[in-house]
Amino acid sequence: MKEINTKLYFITDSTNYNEEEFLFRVEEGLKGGATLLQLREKDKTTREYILLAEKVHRITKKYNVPLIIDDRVDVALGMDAEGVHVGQSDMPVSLARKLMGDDKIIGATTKTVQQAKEAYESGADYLGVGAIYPTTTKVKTVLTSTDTLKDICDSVPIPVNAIGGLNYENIDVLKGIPIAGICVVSAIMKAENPKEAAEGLIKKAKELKLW
Ligand code: TZP
Ligand code: MG
Repeated sequence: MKEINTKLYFITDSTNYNEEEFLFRVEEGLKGGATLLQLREKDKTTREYILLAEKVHRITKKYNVPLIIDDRVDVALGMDAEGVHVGQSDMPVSLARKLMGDDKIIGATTKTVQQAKEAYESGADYLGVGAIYPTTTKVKTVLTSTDTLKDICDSVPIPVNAIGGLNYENIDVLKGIPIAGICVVSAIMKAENPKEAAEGLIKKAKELKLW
């Protein structure tokens, strides 16, 4: 199993930010202690996605944080990101693994124990499970109960992260569930101060002994 630190998994959303502001916010989140970064772009052309990924990669390398590309195995491979994240409508984990090789990180979104076991057996290195709370981020998702989250954690040996609407005020709902970390978009991306927001989440998670 790979050693991946998914404790504070920062997922980006460039909506409403110019590139300079976007890259600044990404870097501030990393300065604040994000341990893993996912570039998540839904409306960019392939060319735009690659160009932005290369810029983000220069930043993540400075902080020694792996860069995961959402959805696009071709983009991840092309610009040599550390990994890719696939959902249930994206390329199957087994095929992503075949294309990316054993060394790259592959993450998968799962909402049931069956999906989780299948993703693990197909070669996923970590799982994202949610949405735990309603989210303002553009995504097709349904809510996942904390009971299901716990069942998924108990059913696979790889890191499982909670995702969806999580923030400083509500992550206490995860207390006692053996998650490896949390995934957040808005809580860092849209924060007044992304660095302090990341620091605050880490401090709160430690207080709550979330991991
Ligand atoms: N998958 C399930 S919820 C979600 C994704 C990508 C979005 C999470 O964003 P936020 O802003 O942290 O609620
Ligand atoms: Mg996807």
